[in-house]
Amino acid sequence: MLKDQFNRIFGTNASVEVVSPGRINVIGEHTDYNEGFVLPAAIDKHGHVAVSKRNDDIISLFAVEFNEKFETSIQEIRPIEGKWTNYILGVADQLIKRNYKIGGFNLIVSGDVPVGAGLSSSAAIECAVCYALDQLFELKISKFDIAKISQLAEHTFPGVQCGIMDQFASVFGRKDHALKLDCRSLQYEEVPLILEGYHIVLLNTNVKHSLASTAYNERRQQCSEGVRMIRAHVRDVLSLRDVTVSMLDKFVTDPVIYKRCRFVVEENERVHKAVEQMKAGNISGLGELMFRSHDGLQKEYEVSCHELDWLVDAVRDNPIVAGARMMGGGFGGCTINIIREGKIDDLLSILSENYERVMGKKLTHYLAETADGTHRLDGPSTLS
Ligand code: GAF
Repeated sequence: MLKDQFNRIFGTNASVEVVSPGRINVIGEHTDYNEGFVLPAAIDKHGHVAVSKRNDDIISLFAVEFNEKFETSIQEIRPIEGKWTNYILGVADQLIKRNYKIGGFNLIVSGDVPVGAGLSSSAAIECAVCYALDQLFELKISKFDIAKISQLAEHTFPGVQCGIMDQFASVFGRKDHALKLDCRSLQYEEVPLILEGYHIVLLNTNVKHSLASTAYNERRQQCSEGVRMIRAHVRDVLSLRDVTVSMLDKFVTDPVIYKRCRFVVEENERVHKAVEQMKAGNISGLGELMFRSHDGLQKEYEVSCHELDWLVDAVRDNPIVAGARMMGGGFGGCTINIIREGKIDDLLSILSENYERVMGKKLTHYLAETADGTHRLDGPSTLS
């Protein structure tokens, strides 16, 4: 269907059609840019693009959800604050800077990853664009580089200094699995995400994380500052990945920097423990770690918000909920909840009613189904 729309808009056939998924993150928040560990999984909501070559230097874009066309030339690519084009042109710009040979192209973009919900709609689009252009111009980019180019596109055009988690999960995701990713080495393990008798339910606060990018970049700086304080004494510490609580106790004197860093050090430990619990089939053990992750994000890292805290507190002592926490960058978006099958609808109707009454906003929910990573819809996927 996207191909039909493509045809109507550009008057020609699309040559390549690609989807790339959004993601959830079981645990391991704000650890990726500290070279730590994360545990995301790709979900069955996707960024979707179709492309064709042109005979000139024009990049012609159409966004289905905005019903808007945008044109520029390859020589004039630039970021435009707050505009959807950044997620596409940022990728094209990275390809050109890395000397990949691309010419003008037509591209249509769509997607069903809810925007601002902390499910990485931006990474899904970036990775879909990157792989579509790879296929269109036969660039032979590796999976790792698709993730890295897409991450750099996010840094340079939308201007969020994100880690690698979202793009990595989008490209490498595998159905029924979470990825335990070491964000330093980029080695990863596929961990079966089979929660016998439970479902992963996402509750969307419908608070858009508008403050997130500034606060996000500020958190990154605070972590770097903590590393700098420790490195003055322990030279082989390169990132918070290498830091222990006793190093923090000795060398980090600033109380705000201390609590930011302590959260990250403890969150890394929780990722290892969570994987152990998943492998042992101990869902309540996993859930307990998720609640602790939320507490740290709320009180130490301070990236939560009233609505997220309210949602986590509303299920905390409910025996059918194994665990819950805010997910993603923070300041809005979704909580991730592990809820026992059979009673989910009852719980959701009570929560929705109360949330709407207290917050004056709608609560939306999604049952998260895992999915495979970036792939072509219209031919052989050659991504390796
Ligand atoms: C956002 C970023 F894009 C990720 O890299 C990650 O840091 C996450 O926030 C927090 O864990 O999704």
